[in-house]
Amino acid sequence: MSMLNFERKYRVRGGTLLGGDLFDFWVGPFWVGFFGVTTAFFSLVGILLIVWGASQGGTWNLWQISIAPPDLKYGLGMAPLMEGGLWQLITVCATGAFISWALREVEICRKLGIGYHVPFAFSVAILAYVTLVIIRPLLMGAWGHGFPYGIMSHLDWVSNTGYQYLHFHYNPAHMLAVSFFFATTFALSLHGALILSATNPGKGEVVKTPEHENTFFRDAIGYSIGTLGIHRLGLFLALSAGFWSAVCIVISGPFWTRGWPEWWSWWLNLPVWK
Ligand code: 07D
Ligand code: 07D
Ligand code: U10
Repeated sequence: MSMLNFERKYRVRGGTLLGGDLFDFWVGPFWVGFFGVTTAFFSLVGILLIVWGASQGGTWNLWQISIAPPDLKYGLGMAPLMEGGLWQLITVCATGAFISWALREVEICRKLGIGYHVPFAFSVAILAYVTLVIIRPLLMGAWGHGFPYGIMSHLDWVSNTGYQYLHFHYNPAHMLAVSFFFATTFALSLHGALILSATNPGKGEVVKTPEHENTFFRDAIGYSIGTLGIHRLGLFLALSAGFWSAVCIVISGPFWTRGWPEWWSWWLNLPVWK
């Protein structure tokens, strides 16, 4: 079925969670839906707040624009607009926009009758963000622990926060997250390469089948995970990377306040060495 025919077949009413038929229509290629409207609303307000904040910040240099979270002295209260209150409002807008986008994905999945894998995966990214700017600051008692909204300033936050724990590479959950990120790119490179090698042959050659793909890995490493399996593995690796990232930052501060190298002293304190 060609794409144009398919669109005619599936562009029908239904599948919405909220709003019924009200926003059940398309604008160009985009399906709108109730959560499309809330995404548009939160994104627009959030972007306008950033632009307004930038106009008060003394620079239009895109790399230097930064909206800082409140000082720690404001704790978990509302801060004055120009002293972090703006950051708090932008955080509400960003969280609202991300969650709306995930719910819009859910509605599109329902419309198409496909699984919820994509919104589930995006939810893990949202979890990592919410951990950084809501869960961890709540656990530490101040919104000031969130990261600033700026291209360079958020890098400074990552570096400073890392060195606060002396050597962030010694954080065991950071190790897991980093390894999962590396494994994800490794798996995708193998998968992309294998698919292209079989299905995009040179001139005059025939397209090969999954049997060839399976056989390549059986010959090379003695086992093939299979055509469905590699996608399950890819999703598992990528989601684990995001999940362990959220864990590595939420334990830094709320559950471990000293340097991460010191955490490993549990090993020397095992009763076996006594
Ligand atoms: C390719 C999909 C497209 C998305 C893009 C990002 C904006 C921001 C906002 C001017 C892979 C669009 C960017 C809308 C403009 C303003 C106010 C995704 C793709 C192209 N970071 N980070 C970047 C965000 C955090 C870190 C780049 C966002 C944490 C490091 C971009 C968030 C920590 C480095 C960016 C976020 C952290 C970056 C490229 C949210 C730990 C880099 C991103 C909402 C996770 C790299 C100058 C990219 C860089 C980079 C965006 C959070 C660390 C500006 C939106 C606090 C170490 N981050 N980041 O390609 O070059 O992502 O920075 O959580 O080295 Mg970051
Ligand atoms: C948070 C992004 C969510 C995005 C969303 C969507 C828009 C729309 C629109 C384009 C989580 C946004 C969408 C805005 C855009 C359009 C149209 C993703 C998020 C919802 N580290 N480290 C990590 C490595 C060091 C430190 C994670 C490596 C140093 C701290 C990952 C190295 C020190 C934190 C990671 C390294 C240090 C991290 C990041 C190497 C600094 C975190 C990925 C090789 C001196 C952060 C949850 C992530 C974290 C984090 C990797 C080094 C500190 C595992 C490979 C030693 C403080 N580091 N790190 O989380 O876990 O993505 O955040 O040296 O907070 Mg690290
Ligand atoms: C995969 C795959 C596969 C494929 C694939 C892909 C994975 C097996 C079959 C997909 C992969 C690719 C295409 C590769 C490239 C992708 C990446 C590298 C990932 C990164 C992607 C990007 C950087 C692109 C990001 C682009 C985005 C997010 C689009 C931006 C969209 C918009 C700006 C519009 C958003 C739409 C919304 C909000 C909903 C609908 C809204 C509108 C149309 C706007 C109009 C609004 C309204 C009508 C509502 C009114 C608004 C109101 C009331 C608010 C008003 C508020 C006021 C304050 C006034 O595995 O195969 O192949 O392809």
